Amino acid sequence: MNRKVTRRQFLAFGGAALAGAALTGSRGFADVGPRALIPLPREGGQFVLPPLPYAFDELEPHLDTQTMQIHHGKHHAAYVKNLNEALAKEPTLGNQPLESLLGNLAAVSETIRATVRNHGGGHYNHALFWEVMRPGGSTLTGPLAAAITASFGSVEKFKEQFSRAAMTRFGSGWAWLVVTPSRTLAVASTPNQDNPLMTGVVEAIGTPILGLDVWEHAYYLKFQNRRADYIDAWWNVVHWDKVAELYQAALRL
Ligand code: MN3
Repeated sequence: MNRKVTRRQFLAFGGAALAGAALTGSRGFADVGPRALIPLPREGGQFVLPPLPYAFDELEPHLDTQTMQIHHGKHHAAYVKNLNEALAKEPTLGNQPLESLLGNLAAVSETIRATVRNHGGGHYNHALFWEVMRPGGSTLTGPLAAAITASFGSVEKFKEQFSRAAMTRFGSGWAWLVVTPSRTLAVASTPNQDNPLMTGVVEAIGTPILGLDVWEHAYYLKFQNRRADYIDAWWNVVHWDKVAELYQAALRL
C-alpha cells in the first residue's frame, strides 16, 4: 500500500511532515519505529491491565470514585481482554509492540484488524489517560509550556482549543495534544478508540502526549450530559510533569 498524504494533513503539519518517518507508508512493522512512551505491561505475551498510578478515590472531587472504578476495572479491562483474544488468533504477530500494531493496522490481518483498532486503541488510550492525570494535577512549566505558548499563542488559548476539540467530538472519542512528525504541537480529536498513532487511519498522526476520554462512560455518572463541566473539572487533575516528560520522549523518537 502506498498511502498518499492528504491536502489537509499537509496543511495541518506543514511540508516538513513529508519527510517524517510516520508518513512513509506501510512496508511492515519494522518501519514504524519505537514509540513505547507509556507502560503496556505483558505477562506471558498477554497484555495485562496496568494498575492505576493512584487510588480510585484520589481524583475526587473532580473525577468520582465509582466512575474511576468502572472505567478502569470494567471498560479498560475489557479492551485488554478483547485485544488479547484477537491477538491469540494471529500468533504470527508474536510479541509485536502495541504501538507498532496501531501504527500499521494495514499490516494486521483483516480478520482481527477492527478488533485491534478498537480494543488495542482502547488499551493504549486508557493506559495513556491514567498516566497523564494525578491527584491535584501538577504545574505546566519548562520547555513544554514554551512550546505550547509558541504553537497556540498562550496556555489559555491552547486549553480553549483542546476543550473545543473535546466538546465538538460528536458521540464517543478523544481529544489529543500531539507531537507531529515535524516535531510541532497540534490539537486533534478522533472518534471511538482511534488515536494519532494510527497512520493511514486518522488524519492527525503523531505521538499523543495528552489525551482526554470523552466517551460518556468517562463522565456520565457524575456529570450526566454535561460534558463541558467534565472537561473543566478534568483540567484540575492533568499531570503536566508527566506530559512534559512524554513531550521530551516524543521529540527523541
Ligand atoms: Mn474510556
